[in-house]
Amino acid sequence: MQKTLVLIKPDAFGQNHSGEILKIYEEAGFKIVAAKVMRMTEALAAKHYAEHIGRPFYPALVEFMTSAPLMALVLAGDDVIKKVREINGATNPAEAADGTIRKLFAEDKTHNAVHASDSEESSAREIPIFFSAAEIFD
Ligand code: 3AN
Repeated sequence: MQKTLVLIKPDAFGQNHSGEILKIYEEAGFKIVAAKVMRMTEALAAKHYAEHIGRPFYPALVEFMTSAPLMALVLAGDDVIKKVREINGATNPAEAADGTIRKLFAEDKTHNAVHASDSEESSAREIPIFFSAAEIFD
C-alpha cells in the first residue's frame, strides 16, 4: 500500500482543526498507520525542508514550523500521495480549490495548515525523518 507523510502544521493543530482534518482523510478512504504530536526542532526542519534552505521564505517557514506542536501522520491507501495533495489544495490558499483543507483552514503560503509528500521519492525520504519502522502500523 502506498504511504505518504502528512503534517498538520502548528496553525491548524493549535486551532483544534486536527479532528476535522483527520475526518476528511478518513472519509476519503485512507488509513492512519502512524500518528504523533511533536514539536519540530530547527534540526528536524533543516532535514525535512532541505530543498528550501537558502530560499527567501526559509527563515519564516522554520520559525513557524518550530513555534508550537504539530501532528505528524502517515496515511496509507491507493494513490494516497497524489490524492492527499489534491485534498490539501494549492500551497497558496488564495489559489486553493473550494473544499480543500487549505481553502478551509490556511491563512497564507507559510501558515498553510498541512504538508503532504509530493512524490514517492519524497515520502520515502520524509517518513523516516518522523517515524521509526516500529511506529508504523501498515
Ligand atoms: P507544499 O507544502 O505545497 O508541497 P512546497 O514543498 O513547495 O509546498 O513548500 C514547502 C513549504 O514552504 C510550504 N508548505 C510553505 O509553508 C512554504 N513555502 C513554499 N513556498 C513559499 C513561499 N513562496 N512563501 C512562503 N512560504 C512558502
